Amino acid sequence: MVGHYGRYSNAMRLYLLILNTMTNLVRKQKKWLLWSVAVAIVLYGCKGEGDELPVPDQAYASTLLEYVPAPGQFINAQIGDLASAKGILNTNNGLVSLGAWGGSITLGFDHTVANVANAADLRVYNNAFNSFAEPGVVWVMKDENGNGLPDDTWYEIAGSETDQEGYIRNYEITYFKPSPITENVTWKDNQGHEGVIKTNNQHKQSYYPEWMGESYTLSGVLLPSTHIQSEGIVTSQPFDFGYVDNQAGEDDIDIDWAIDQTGKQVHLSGIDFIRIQTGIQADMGLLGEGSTEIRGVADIRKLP
Ligand SMILES: [Ca+2]
Ligand SMILES: [Ca+2]
Ligand SMILES: [Ca+2]
Ligand SMILES: [Ca+2]
Repeated sequence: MVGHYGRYSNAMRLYLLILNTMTNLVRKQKKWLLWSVAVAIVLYGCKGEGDELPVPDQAYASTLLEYVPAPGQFINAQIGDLASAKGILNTNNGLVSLGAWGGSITLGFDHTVANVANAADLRVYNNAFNSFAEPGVVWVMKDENGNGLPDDTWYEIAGSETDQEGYIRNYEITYFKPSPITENVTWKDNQGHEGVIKTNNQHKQSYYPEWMGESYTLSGVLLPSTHIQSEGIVTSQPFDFGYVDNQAGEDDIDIDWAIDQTGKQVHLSGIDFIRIQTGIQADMGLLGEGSTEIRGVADIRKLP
């Protein structure tokens, strides 16, 4: 019997043996149910047999873990809904808006993105154009406990504006559901300020994420608005480095820019999860609220 299966691996031999035994049983008892059980066992067993080709790592972030936008002109419609959030997976050519300050998207890779020394590691594709940056803050997480879930520590990526005037760590904003639902969205921050996300004529739907309750609070890092010129036509110059939806086309991020809660640099050997969050709270006039958009996220070293 063993000799008959000699050209197969031990595991395969076992499954063929099971198949053979089950076949004999079926022959004797004519129970077709047993046949299906036998086939299922063999098929299941052959999976992971080691004779499949290994699946190469995907260059692009491939899992949507969370989409929590702030209110904005695109929210509850294309490009500010769950379908748009999913549309940036496995590509550099989707498009999702995160809404006003604090809105975020959290993505996972199918492998650990290595932190290569003295080089950028992550590329984030955007819809920024010349003189119209809408900078977003990047957070990274390593799957330290190895459970595949983003339940470890988020580290902020420091950029050119870190600790500059107008930069606030542990910033928070609460957004309130308007009534009627298509009205301006009011907000209050944890610094004693309040304001509104103004609706405009181009986008008539509700700007408040319709799946949120009566109010919700977002926390993160506020970036300065010093790059925004609002006389006449609003322009918004890109920051020097460390942000996304910033330089026209794409922004490269070095994992070595990661800092901890106290602002101290941390060294991570690699990361498994990335969160991108709108970093400014700005009224861009006719162009609506300042809101970070992204098209996709890649591990630079896995790009073709
Ligand atoms: Ca690096
Ligand atoms: Ca984890
Ligand atoms: Ca925008
Ligand atoms: Ca943009």
